[in-house]
Amino acid sequence: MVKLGFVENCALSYFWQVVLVFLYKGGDVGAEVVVDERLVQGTNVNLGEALQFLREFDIEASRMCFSVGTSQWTYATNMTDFNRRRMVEEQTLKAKFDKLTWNRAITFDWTRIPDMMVKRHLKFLVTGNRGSLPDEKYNEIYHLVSEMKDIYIHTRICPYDNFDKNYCELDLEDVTKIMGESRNPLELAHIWKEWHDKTGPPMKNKFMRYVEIANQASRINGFEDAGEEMRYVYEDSNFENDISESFQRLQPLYKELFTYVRRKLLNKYGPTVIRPEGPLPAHILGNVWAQEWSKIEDIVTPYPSATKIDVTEEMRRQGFTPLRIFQMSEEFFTSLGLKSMPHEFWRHSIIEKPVDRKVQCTASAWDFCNRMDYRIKQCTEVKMEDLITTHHEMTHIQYYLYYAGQPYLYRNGANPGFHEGIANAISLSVYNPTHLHLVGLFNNDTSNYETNIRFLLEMALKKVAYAPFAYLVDLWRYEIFRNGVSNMNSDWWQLRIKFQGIVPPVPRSEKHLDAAAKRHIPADLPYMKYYVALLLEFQIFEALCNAAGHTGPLHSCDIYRSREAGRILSEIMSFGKSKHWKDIMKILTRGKTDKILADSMMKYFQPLYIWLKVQNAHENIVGWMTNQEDAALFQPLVSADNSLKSSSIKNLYLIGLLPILIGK
Ligand code: X8Z
Ligand code: ZN
Repeated sequence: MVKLGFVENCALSYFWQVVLVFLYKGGDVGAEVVVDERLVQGTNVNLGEALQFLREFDIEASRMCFSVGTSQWTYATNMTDFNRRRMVEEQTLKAKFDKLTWNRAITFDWTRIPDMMVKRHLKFLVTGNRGSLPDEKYNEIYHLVSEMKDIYIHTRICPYDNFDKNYCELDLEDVTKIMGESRNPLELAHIWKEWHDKTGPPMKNKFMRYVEIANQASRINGFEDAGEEMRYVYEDSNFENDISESFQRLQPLYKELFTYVRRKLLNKYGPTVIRPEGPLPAHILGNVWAQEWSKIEDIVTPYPSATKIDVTEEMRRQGFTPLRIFQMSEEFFTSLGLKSMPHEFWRHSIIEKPVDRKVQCTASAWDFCNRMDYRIKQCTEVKMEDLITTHHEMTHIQYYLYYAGQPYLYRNGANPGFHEGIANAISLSVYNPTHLHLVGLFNNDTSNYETNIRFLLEMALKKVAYAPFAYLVDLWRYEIFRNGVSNMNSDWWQLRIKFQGIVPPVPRSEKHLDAAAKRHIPADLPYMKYYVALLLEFQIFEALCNAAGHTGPLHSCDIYRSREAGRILSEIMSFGKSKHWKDIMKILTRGKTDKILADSMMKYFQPLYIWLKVQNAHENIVGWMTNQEDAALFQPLVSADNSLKSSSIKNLYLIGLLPILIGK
């Protein structure tokens, strides 16, 4: 996870003091705004004034980032009401600052300013935020998102078979655990239904209003709708097309995996839960959103007796500590010729769970935007998963360190997928039989066929299974912004069935808003970046492996100690966002391509793909056949007279879900 930090309440330069006072009085900067072609812009083409504005912006934005970041850090590492209030105050100040910045930036006609950097900076400032809205609506959408996030965070559900009817206190952490561990399909369906029923419906009206205002903001900015503005950050008119092509390329692999997993689930749960050639119900894949399937590895693993690559026991045997994990991770980077962690990092990072206060334990890497202070927050335990996570988080810190010399607006990933893409590429090099063997943690034969297939299947449950979900979340959002809010839920399930082959375990209707069961929807956080990051992860990994002179299957590549891989990595990280990401792709791939492609991911999984085809050779259908009953699951179940539709009832009896649906 990456955390581009923000806050302390510092003195503001004169310009910003004046505009802040102005804003608090409810004033308007009163820019002369004309809409030329598409994007909104003003008339000022004075380069000197634009440079002056951007210089001041750079200083203030960095300070704002420092003060918001500090307040967020303070809350995340000591979750008191007082710290939360301070953080909210700082975030509100930041929202006001963003609006002021927009007001000032649109006074310039960035399209006619004869300096590429100034042009690009101004373009970044006038798009991708909702500063164009009048104050009232700007505040309204800000509050709508806060309220939706609050509903999500505070959702609590009732357990299955609860004897105490008053005990309905399960939170998302409990839900995640049950969905991963329970093998009772009735319990899983109950938990799935509870979570989806208690998140979506209470926020549906707010979400519809949010869609309306977000579209208004984007239209003022000159876009067709908010979806087009979301895609605009990729600065690529072919983006949708290229991404769709990459997805087509992955689909045969996904379908093979899907078919293999369905067979195993059919063996476990039987035909009352799984239809042999049909889509899979969302509740039995080990994850609330069926977005990745690693928790059902025990059900699907092909060679249970083959060695599993898990070095946790060995780490404990060798007396590892959280500090040693961090030192080992730092040594990975220095072996590539990259930077050591700075003094401040070691001083302020939290690498173990504090015992004296409540903390948010999700691992994250922080940039405090003052070119000095970088930290990781991680409740590290001595286990393999945390060894990998530490390398992942430390890659974010490396990225921060390398682009530190760039101006504020370029201190970011080359596109929204780059930070996660690079961090996960490093993880591929670490979570890897070759590397773990080399560092003395995995002492078995690394070339054993069954061990490698088992490893690749485990990776596929995480990565291949994730691809369609990562792709469709924002396809859905784009559709809603484009076509409006009627049939939002059946649109969601149509995408789920089309791309993932997943259906809801119980009937759904338009009173539900099942997409909102995923945090990024209420929290207004883009999701396509995770799909982009997934492809980049493998593309970057392959490029670094080529640089390191790796031969043999891609999944066994380790770039440890390769100065050449380190050189390329440092080069691409140093640019931050100052170059178009396509130029960075060219540098990375030594001129071979500037596109985000699925080829490297396909190459990584090639041995597994061949193996899966053999496993599925006797299947009639590779993929899924949908029928009317699948579609009926997300058409309104309750007719006008409030009675259940009879065809659906028969089905529900069959799979034992009617008691769950009608509340037992
Ligand atoms: O949202 C996240 C991180 C923050 S960057 C917790 N992730 C996506 C998800 O949970 O769906 C990381 C993986 C994908
Ligand atoms: Zn990350």
